[in-house]
Amino acid sequence: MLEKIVIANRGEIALRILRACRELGIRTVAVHSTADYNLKHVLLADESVCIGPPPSSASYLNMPAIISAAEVTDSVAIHPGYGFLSENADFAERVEKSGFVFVGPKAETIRLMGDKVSAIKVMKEHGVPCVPGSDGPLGPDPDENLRIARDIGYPVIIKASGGGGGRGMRVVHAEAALLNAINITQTEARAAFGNEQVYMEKFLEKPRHIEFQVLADAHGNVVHLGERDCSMQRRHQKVIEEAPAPGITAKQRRMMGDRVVEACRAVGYRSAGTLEFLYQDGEFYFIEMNTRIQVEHPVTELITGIDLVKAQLLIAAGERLPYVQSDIQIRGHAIECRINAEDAKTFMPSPGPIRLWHAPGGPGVRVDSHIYSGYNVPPHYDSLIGKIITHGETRDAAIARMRNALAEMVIEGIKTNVALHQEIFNHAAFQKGGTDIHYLERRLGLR
Ligand code: MV4
Repeated sequence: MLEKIVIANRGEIALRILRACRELGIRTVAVHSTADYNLKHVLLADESVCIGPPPSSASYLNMPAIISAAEVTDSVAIHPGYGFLSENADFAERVEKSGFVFVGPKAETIRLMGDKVSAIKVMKEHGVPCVPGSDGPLGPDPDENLRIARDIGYPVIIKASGGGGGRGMRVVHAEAALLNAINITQTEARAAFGNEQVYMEKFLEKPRHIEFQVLADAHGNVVHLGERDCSMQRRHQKVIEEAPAPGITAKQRRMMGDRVVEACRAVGYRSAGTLEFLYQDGEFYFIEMNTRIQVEHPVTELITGIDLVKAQLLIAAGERLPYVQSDIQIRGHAIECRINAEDAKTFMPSPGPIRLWHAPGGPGVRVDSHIYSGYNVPPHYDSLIGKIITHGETRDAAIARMRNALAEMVIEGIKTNVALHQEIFNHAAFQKGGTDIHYLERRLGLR
């Protein structure tokens, strides 16, 4: 087993990784900025190393400082969590070249999936359904690009190959706007990603965001753990996630699952990964792959009973998956609410001191949070302060448990989005399930 690892992250995911390490007998090194001395996982870790001042660029994104921390503590591996350096292929490469294990896929796989054009190409080649589109990057010939769009049919969407997660995209509703939109997206992509390559897809107007979780070991064994529905979002920030996705049948899951597993095997995928799809009119369309553990991984853990972070660590240690696909059963339904330190109406961040915190509890209630009474939420980072995840035999049971959990939790001192969650749980459309990616923004516009 890995003897000692560096947790190269902060907040709830750093604590989640620390807990997994403790269960596996792995010693932990917390690396943190000067703003984060009092983070719960820093206080609990076997060792801690300060890696820089509060701005992420000088601390959690500081590759030499993180690798040096691994060196001075005699660690053997680095877990990047999500965000920060988790999908940075150059970091993964430098970690491995320095003699440490990167808890994640190979650097070349991260690079392949980070380039959306190459990710789509390889998925399509291995039988994963993709959005009708340009089949590769757009070239310089305007007439050719007009022809591609006409063949696809308007509206189309222009996306930067170096983008993803909602960055670097532009919807085009009519031919007159196409060439200008391509130019602008290219210019923005060059500035933002250092890569001006763009591609075109049919723009789907009312899709749901459904993603498949995979786990792969270093020996070619791959399983999928079913799907999550992450359609409840605002400005590309997910608000509520659930698993399984409402209305997806066991047969659809099996068919899509087989395809994602086969594609991951073909590319030599390793570790936990997520394939994102748009789902509309009964069809799945692959859009991108995330090569990290995701914020919403707990809903999958609750319906499968598999600890994804422990699995990542065991895979990084070279172990084989201890199960095959037929061992994986989906049981019940799980829902996650992301709790943010922000105003529930204006969405403005609300850092500051937590005067009082009472976590919810009871059967089927899980709390992944690093906050404690007296903790100060620093202003320098993402406003996620925790996640409430509930599980029940049915979706309605998971909803009932979440309503209880939201009602009994107490966070005093800062503003949170708990009231927004309570509002959404009162919506008939949410209770029914299967709302599209634009639902929340539409409803917020109306209230
Ligand atoms: C799309 C789309 C419609 N049609 N692609 C946004 C985030 C990035 N992962 C891909 N995104 C989209 N791609 C086609 N061909 C609509 C979106 C989209 C979206 C997707 C998932 C979750 C939230 C979203 C919000 C706005 C737009």
